[in-house]
Amino acid sequence: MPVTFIPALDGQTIVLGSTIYPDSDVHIDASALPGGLTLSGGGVTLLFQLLPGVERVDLTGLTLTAGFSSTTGGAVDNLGEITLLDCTLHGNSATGAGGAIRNSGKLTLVGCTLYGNSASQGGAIISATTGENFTRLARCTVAGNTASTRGGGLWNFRGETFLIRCTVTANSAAQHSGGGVAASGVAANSAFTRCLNTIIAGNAGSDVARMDAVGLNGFISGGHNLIGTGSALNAFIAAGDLVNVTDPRLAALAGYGGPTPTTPPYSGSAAIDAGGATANPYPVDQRGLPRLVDGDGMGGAQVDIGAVEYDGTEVSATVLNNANAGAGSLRSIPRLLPLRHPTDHLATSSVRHPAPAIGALGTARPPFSRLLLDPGSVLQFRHS
Ligand SMILES: [Ca+2]
Repeated sequence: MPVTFIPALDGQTIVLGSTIYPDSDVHIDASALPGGLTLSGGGVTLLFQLLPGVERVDLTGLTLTAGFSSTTGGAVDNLGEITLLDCTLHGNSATGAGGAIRNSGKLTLVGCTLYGNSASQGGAIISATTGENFTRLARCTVAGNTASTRGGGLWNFRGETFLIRCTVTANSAAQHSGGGVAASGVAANSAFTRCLNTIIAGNAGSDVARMDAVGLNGFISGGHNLIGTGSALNAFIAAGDLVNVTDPRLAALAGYGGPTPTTPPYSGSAAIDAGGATANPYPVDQRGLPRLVDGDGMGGAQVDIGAVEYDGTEVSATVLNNANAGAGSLRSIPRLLPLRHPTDHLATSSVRHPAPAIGALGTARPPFSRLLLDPGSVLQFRHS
C-alpha cells in the first residue's frame, strides 16, 4: 500500500507518541515533498518496529530523528524485511545497541545518511542476523555517530553485512574498538562484513576492528576500499585496497546536492578515481549525480571510492571560530593539515606562506611550496 503526503506537509515534522508497526507491503514515500518530511520520536519512543514475517516495507525520502529505545534500535527495529531509500537518520539513540537501527532481519539502505546517532554498541547500526537475513548498505554515508564501547558507525555482531560504495567517517568508539566498523570474526560468530569500494577512515577509536580474539577475520574485501587503521586491517589485501590512510580528506557533513547530507572528497583525496575499472552497478552516486567522472584530470573517467563522486569542483570550507584547533577552527580544514603532529610545532611557529597539501609533500609532487618557520621550529613530514 503506497502512503504519500499532501503538499502542505512539505518540510513538516510528525511527532510520534508511540511506535508504528507496519504490515507487509507498506510503502511510505515522502520523496515528492521538496523539503522532505521528518518523523520524530520526541526522544522517548522507537519509530518503527517490523515484527517477524513482515515483508516488503519501504521508507523513501524520510528523515527519522529523536527515536529512542531503552534496549536496541532507536529509530528502526527490524525483525522483518525493510528498505530505506534516500532517508536521513540522525539524533536517534539506544541505551543498548544500534542508536538508529537494530537489524535481525533483511535490511537494505540505499542513498541514506546516518549521523549523530548514539548507543552503547553500534552508534548507528547493530546487525545481528542469521540464515538468509542480512544488512546491506549501498552508496550510504555513516558519519559522526558515537558508541561508548564498540562500533561507532556499525557493529556487525553476527551474520552478513555488506558495505558497497559507502563512506564511514568521523564516527567514534572506545580506543581500538572500531570507531568506524567493529565486527566479530568468522569462527566466533559467523560474522561476515563485506566491503566494496568503501571508505572507512578518519574515525576515532580505530576504523576497522575485529572484536574477538580467536578465529578468522570476519572482514572480507571485494577490493578498492580506502581504510584507515585497526585490528582488522589485514583483511584488506584485495586489488585496489588502500590501507593506513588516516586522513581521507573528506568535507564535513553537509548538503552538497541530492536529498541527503554527504561528505564529498576534497581534491587530492586518495579516494578520487581509485574505485577501479570494475563493473559499476550504480550509474549515480549517493546524491544522484554521475558516478563516472575524471576527478584527477589525468584522463579517463574512473569511479571514486566511497558514496560520493568528486566532480572536479573544489568544496569550499568556512572557519567557524578563532580557536587554535578543534572543530570549526582554521586548523581543522582538511587541506591545511600537512604538518599536523602531536607536538604541534606549528602552534608556536609562523607559517608565512600558504601550506601545501599533504600530497605535494608526501608524494614529492612538484612544485613544492615554501614554508618559513621560526627559529627552533621542527618540520616533520608525515606520509599519508
Ligand atoms: Ca572519479
